[in-house]
Amino acid sequence: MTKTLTPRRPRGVASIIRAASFLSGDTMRFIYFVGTAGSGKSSLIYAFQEWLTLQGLDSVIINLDPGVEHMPYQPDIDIRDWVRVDDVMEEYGLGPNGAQIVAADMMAVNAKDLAESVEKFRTNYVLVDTPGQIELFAFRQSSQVIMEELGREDSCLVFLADPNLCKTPSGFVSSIMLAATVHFRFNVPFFTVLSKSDLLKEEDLEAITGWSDSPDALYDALTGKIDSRAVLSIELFKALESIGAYRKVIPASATEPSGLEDIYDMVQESFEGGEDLADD
Ligand SMILES: Nc1nc2c(ncn2[C@@H]2O[C@H](COP(=O)(O)OP(=O)(O)O)[C@@H](O)[C@H]2O)c(=O)[nH]1
Ligand SMILES: [Mg+2]
Repeated sequence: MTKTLTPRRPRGVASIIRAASFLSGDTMRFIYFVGTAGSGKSSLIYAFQEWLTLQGLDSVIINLDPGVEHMPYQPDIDIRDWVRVDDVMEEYGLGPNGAQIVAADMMAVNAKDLAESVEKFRTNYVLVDTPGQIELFAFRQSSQVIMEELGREDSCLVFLADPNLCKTPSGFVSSIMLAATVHFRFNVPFFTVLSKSDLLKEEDLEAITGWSDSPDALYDALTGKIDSRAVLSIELFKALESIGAYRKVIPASATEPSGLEDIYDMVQESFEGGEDLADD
């Protein structure tokens, strides 16, 4: 199941042109996109790469989903070159759920090869697409091994909050809790993106960004209706606020596209302590 590897596909012309913008001595930054199944990780990565390219910034994409069948982009590095869920099902006689877990764990074995493949690229940003199901990335040890191998100190995490879940105050709190759990697991700079924001009605988008901008607004929304769930939400919200997990969400859409510059600014700020596009 394991093998040593060179990237399966040669890089395209566009990618080579993008690489021209890479300055020797620059650090590679790893941006992990994490979120529940269907939250829009792969689509946002693709839109973000397109946006980076328009700014003259080079990037490569790593696919870390061993079970994915369709992706909107062509990954530069693909975990499926080492581990595939289909192969694991066949080889170990497992069903799809068991095979996904085994495949996720097997990724750790290939972490060194993966890192060597990445080192062959001279690039500014490495966009890391994670498995569809968030638990396979957030709660398995292999993702820690991979992040360590690629370079934890140059990594940040973009958490995609599902717009449907965020529409109600208690759903918003649930989403922040999930984000906080993922942050707690990885302990690297962390941002929350409200993905597929084009699907939200204007008033829903305003309400959600209002809750994320102001704890008072969220508190008011939660106290509007007092039942046992609201009381629990308020207590959880207070805890999230006091540990610093409560923070601004960035609305973004891969289809519009929108919010990509905001994501870049946040990421850049965490890496550099400031924005660099303003200097161009
Ligand atoms: N309207 C809208 N749909 C989106 C957006 N991003 C992704 N989708 C759709 O949501 C579904 C899941 O997206 P995908 O990127 O595969 O999610 P992933 O499982 O988190 O990688 C697909 O049908 C996408 O076309 C977006 O920004 N707006
Ligand atoms: Mg995906």
